Amino acid sequence: MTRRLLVALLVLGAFLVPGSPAWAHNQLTYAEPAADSKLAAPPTSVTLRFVETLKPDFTTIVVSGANRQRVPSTPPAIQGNTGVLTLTGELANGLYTVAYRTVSVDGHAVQGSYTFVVDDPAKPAAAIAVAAPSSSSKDGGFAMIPVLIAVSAGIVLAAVAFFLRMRRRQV
Ligand SMILES: [Cu+2]
Repeated sequence: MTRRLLVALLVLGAFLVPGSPAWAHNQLTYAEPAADSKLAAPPTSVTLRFVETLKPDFTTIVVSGANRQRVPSTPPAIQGNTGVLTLTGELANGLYTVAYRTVSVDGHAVQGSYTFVVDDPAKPAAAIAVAAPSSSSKDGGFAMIPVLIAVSAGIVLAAVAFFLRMRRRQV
């Protein structure tokens, strides 16, 4: 391996290693009600805070009940990296899911959901058995990684072939 080839591969490698800014995706950092929490009184709003500033046109926050019925609310009020959903109806006892979808600075969609339980002792117990709370998040950017790895491998192979041919010609 010539020194020139080695340098070329190192330079290529530096470009191909995932850098943080372009790869960092928007992410939920704070939620009220918190994920998997059990509330003794129904919440009147849902607040979600993210790492990056939210684009109002591309941000959705929806709360739905155990029957998958959407809880009446205002559209999310977006301020900086925080979205606040005001719930306009009172929540009965039961399991609720908060689902969100927004975009990262690089345009990739980020979505996730989590659940919380309302269990007000002064109110009738939930009609539907409360399932074990769970939370999940899905990152649209992950689908891109295999493609990027394949493209990167192709570029490296092409570079190696190119330098080997150049070297052969010089001899
Ligand atoms: Cu991305």
